[in-house]
Amino acid sequence: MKAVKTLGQFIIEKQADFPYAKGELSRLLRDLGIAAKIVNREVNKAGLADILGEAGSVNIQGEEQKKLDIYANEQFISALKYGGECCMVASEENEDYIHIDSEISREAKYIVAIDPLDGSSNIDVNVGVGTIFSIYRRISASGKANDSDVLQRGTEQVAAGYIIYGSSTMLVYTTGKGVNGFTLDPSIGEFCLSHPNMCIPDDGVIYSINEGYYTHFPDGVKKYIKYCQVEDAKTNRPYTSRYIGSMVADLHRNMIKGGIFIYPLTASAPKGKLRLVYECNPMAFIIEQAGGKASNGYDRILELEVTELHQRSAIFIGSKNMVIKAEEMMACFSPQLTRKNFEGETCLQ
Ligand code: P6P
Repeated sequence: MKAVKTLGQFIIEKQADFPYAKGELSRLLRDLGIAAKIVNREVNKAGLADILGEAGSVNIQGEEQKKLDIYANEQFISALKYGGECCMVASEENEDYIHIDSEISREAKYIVAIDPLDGSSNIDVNVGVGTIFSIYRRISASGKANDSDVLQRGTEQVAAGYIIYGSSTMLVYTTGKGVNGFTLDPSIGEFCLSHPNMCIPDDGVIYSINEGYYTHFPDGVKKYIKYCQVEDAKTNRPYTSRYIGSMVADLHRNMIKGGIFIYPLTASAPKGKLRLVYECNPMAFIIEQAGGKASNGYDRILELEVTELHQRSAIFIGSKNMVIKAEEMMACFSPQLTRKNFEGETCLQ
């Protein structure tokens, strides 16, 4: 019987990787794990409890809030509030920051940005949904945390992770030293190490994009989609199209099997749909730590300037060589990049 290593044991064991760590980050990750178990319990019985359907309210994004959205948001904020290691939460569900100014948290070192239940439109049809979180060290001296503490580049993240509530519930996270995945064992109520040192294959045969918006895609994206569909045995094309409509589920599949996920600029989302702070940056950190790549089609996601909490971005993320190929197609149609990257060369056919 292989020894089981729980999330808690793993976090403590890895704390040794950070010689100056006094355990705050470990306790913060523990707090998130506890909230994930509580949310999982409700997600898994969503069809039974009176928790399905719209809550009748809309979030900052103007999106119908499902009751589970609100429930998940409350659980994560509560766990962070009483855990004492986080001084401010930035959530997709809240227009403004949630300051945690209790005695034990006011001077806490960390900020958490979170999408408490991503893909929630899939809840009623029993498709995988997820939580995405990003952790920064606060940089303001003292007192109330502020914009400067959250609007940091993705490269400044201390840790990032996601929870996927699917056929099983997994918590996947990184602190900058690789990616590890933990599967919830309901019989003991613990996340157990099931996917140590996760690596995304450099190549894949899955492309993941909502082709319903094809007409309005940038030309480079159209060119890449056609590239994926060409018959070419040498490069294992045509690729397979898989799109769940839940970023965490699509990216988790690609993490395991290889693949690329693209949410480009579209007519209905001229600045992109996915949010930089609590979706693109944490997922980019995780995918890069697993050996993959993440950009907005031109520039590395983690280096994008962050100017507002609910800022959106295009995202091309997944297997390194697939993202590079898609970026080459994008460069063909971007004059300034064409000069820089393809001096005198013709664009890829
Ligand atoms: P569309 C879910 O609402 C979400 O934020 C992501 O999880 C998902 O990848 C995307 O939006 C789906 O958007 O426009 O294809 O329905």
